Amino acid sequence: MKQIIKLIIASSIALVSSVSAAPLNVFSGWNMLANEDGVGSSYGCSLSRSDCVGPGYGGQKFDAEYLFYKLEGSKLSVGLQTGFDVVSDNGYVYSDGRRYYNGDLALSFDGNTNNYEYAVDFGNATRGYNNNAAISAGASDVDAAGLYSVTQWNNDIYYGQSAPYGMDAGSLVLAANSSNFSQGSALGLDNLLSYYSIFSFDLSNIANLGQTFGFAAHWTMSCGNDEIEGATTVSVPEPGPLLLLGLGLIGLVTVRRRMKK
Ligand SMILES: [Ca+2]
Ligand SMILES: [Ca+2]
Ligand SMILES: [Ca+2]
Ligand SMILES: [Ca+2]
Repeated sequence: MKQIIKLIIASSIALVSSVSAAPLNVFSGWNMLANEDGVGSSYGCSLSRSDCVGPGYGGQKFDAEYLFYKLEGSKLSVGLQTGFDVVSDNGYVYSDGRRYYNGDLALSFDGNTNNYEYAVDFGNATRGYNNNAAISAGASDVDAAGLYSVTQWNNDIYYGQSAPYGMDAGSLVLAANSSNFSQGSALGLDNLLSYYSIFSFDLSNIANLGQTFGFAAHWTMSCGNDEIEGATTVSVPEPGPLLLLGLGLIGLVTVRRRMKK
């Protein structure tokens, strides 16, 4: 009996220690596009270190954790959760005597993940790993936060396989404001701090988009120590007969009210 209890306790401890930061409450009810949450030697590192996030290391501060999306009518919301501080207006994480910068959230709508033709810029500084030069659609290392159409990516990162990294050239499609952009941080279930950024936009902002399209998102930081990506197929629902009937009834009521006046 004691043996069994010991076994139960041991397996409980094992379960607890393998629990990593859960999706933050802000993503409750969203679709998970990618789950890359975890720190430790099982996360694909070539180095056998306990702070591996794969392909590099750095622990929770460099852990890309989740990508989410949510579709409401023709409004698409995309969300990133990461242990990397994408919220600070400095836009970098200081570690081992140097600055590591956040990349842009790369988005693809054409089913081809060799090419990410859009980006959500969080409005932080983005710089290259090797040459420390500004990576930006403009002149400085900070672009206004928002959705961009991207013509060129810059992949000056340590782990090249974690590309794409930062928008090098592009044009603003939709600026971020308080109604379409939100950021924050919170402790996950295991008391590790996670940061999130959420951007929402109407799909009419995306050029040449069909009603069903291959959607993908990708994110990394200037070392490329960790990266996250996910892909799915999204279908935008047409207004159904019931919705059309509802709109018709609203129209009738409006007409009747006007006639009464
Ligand atoms: Ca984590
Ligand atoms: Ca990884
Ligand atoms: Ca990760
Ligand atoms: Ca930028």
